[in-house]
Amino acid sequence: AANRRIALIGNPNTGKTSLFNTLTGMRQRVGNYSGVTVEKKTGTWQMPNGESVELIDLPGTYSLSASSLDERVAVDVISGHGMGGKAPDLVIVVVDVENLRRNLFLASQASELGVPMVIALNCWDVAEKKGLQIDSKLLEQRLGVPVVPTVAKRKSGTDELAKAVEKALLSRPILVRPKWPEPVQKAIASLREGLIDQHGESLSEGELQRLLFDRKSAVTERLKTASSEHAPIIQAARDQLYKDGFQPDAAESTLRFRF
Ligand code: GDP
Ligand code: K
Ligand code: MG
Repeated sequence: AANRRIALIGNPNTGKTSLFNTLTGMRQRVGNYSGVTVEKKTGTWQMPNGESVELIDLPGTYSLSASSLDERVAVDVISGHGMGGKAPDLVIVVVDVENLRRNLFLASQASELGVPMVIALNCWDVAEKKGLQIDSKLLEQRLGVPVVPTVAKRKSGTDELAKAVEKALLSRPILVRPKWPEPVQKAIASLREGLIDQHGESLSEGELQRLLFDRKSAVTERLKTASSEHAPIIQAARDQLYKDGFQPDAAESTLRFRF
């Protein structure tokens, strides 16, 4: 059977590569994503239970709004269009403990793509040094996914992380999601009706959100190639959202940060 696949995502400079190196050791491969110059790093992670999983070190991104090639690759991989048409079994979001709010924005976006998640609360040493009081257990309860303090550059917390991941591969926890205001729900519903029901596109809730909120999303680009009939459906949903009082390009960050 093919190995299960786990992707590391996170803002730039949060410790993803340090964690990747710690978990995979020398068992690494470097290449490129097809058609683009973004570096693709994969490796084999030997879990404590003996299972070998494929670990992917994704490029650092602040959001999944797909304004850069790195973000586009991240969205594609997480939503299962990037590597062999299969979404990862789980993502580990590497979060910098000093920038929780900004880092959790990305985690929140990723959860909408339906992928199970574990959060590595990295740079825990910095929190301790600076006396930051962060209740990781309470955070875990509020977010609904495991939260594990780590110090990636000192290999600390990685056993706990591995155990949390082993469990999460079975229980498949999804980060808690916002309840969107009525106009957003309506716009998403019209996209679903137009693209999925009428055109048979296979899109997740999170991909519909990317279409609604990002004019140049990875999903938009992909659909454009599939059919010229998709663009007017997307435009109509965005126009409707605007008429209902939400600027489509700004709505997501306002609403998600509030959440
Ligand atoms: P990436 O950009 O997310 O891949 O992050 P890197 O793994 O390249 O790490 C960025 C910087 O943070 C490097 O200088 C690391 O040594 C440092 N770093 C990584 N993990 C930790 C950690 O847990 N604690 C501290 N203090 N520094 C870390
Ligand atoms: K850092
Ligand atoms: Mg890196």
